[in-house]
Amino acid sequence: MWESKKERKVFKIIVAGDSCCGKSSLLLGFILNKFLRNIQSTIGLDIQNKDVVIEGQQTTLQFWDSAGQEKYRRSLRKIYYMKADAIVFVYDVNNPTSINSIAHWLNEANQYCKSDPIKILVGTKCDYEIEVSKKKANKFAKANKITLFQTSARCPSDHDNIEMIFLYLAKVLQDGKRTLSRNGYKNFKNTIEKSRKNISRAPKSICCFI
Ligand SMILES: Nc1nc2c(ncn2[C@@H]2O[C@H](COP(=O)(O)OP(=O)(O)OP(=O)(O)O)[C@@H](O)[C@H]2O)c(=O)[nH]1
Ligand SMILES: [Mg+2]
Repeated sequence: MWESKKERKVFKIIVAGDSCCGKSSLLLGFILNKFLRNIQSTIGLDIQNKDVVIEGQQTTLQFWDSAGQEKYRRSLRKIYYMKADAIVFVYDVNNPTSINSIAHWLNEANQYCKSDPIKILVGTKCDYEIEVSKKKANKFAKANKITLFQTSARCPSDHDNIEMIFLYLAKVLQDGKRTLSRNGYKNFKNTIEKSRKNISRAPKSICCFI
C-alpha cells in the first residue's frame, strides 16, 4: 500500500482463479455495474482502479486481474504478487475443479508474496446450478482462514452483493485488520449505504499489457 500527496490510500488487490471462473466479470460488476455474456478472456494482465469512500476515508482499490491461463501468466508472476495488499481467490460454483484449484492458487500466492496479504474467497455464477456446495466451500475457507462470499455477476442482487464484498475488503484493508468481528461487521453494513453514494461509477483502467 502507498499514499499519494493527498493521503489517498491505494491498495493492490490480486484477483486469482482458473480461466473462465468469472474473475473479470466480478470486477466488471463492481466497477461498472455491468454483466457481459461475451466478455473476452483476459490476455496478460489488466489493472483497474476503483475509488471508494469508507467512513469518510478516500481509498483506491487497484485490481490486478490476470489471465487464468497459464501461458499468459508465466512471465508475470513476480510483479503480479509484489507488494500485494489483498488477494481475491475466485471459483465457479458450477465447476468443482475450480475450487479444487484454489489450493494451487494459494500455494502460488504463498510462494511469490513477500507480504502477508488479506485473503478472501468468492464463489461466482450462483445464478446457475450449484455444483460446489456451500458446506464444502465453507470447510475449505475455514481450513485456510479465508472469509467466504458467494455471488453472481449476472444476478448480483440474489446473492452476496458484489459491491458489499469489495467494500468489506476496503474496510478491512483500511483498518489494517485481517477480518471483521460480528459486531464490527454489523456496524460496517450500516455504513455501507452511506459509502455507496460516494462510489464513482467511472472506470479507470490505467494500464494493460501482455
Ligand atoms: N451465468 C453467469 N455467467 C458468468 C458469471 N460470471 C461470469 N460468467 C461468464 O463466464 C465466462 C467467463 O467469465 P470471465 O469473467 O471472462 O472469466 P475469467 O475468470 O476472467 O477468465 P480468464 O480471463 O480467461 O481468466 C463469460 O462467458 C461470462 O459471461 C455469472 O455470475 N453468471
Ligand atoms: Mg478475465
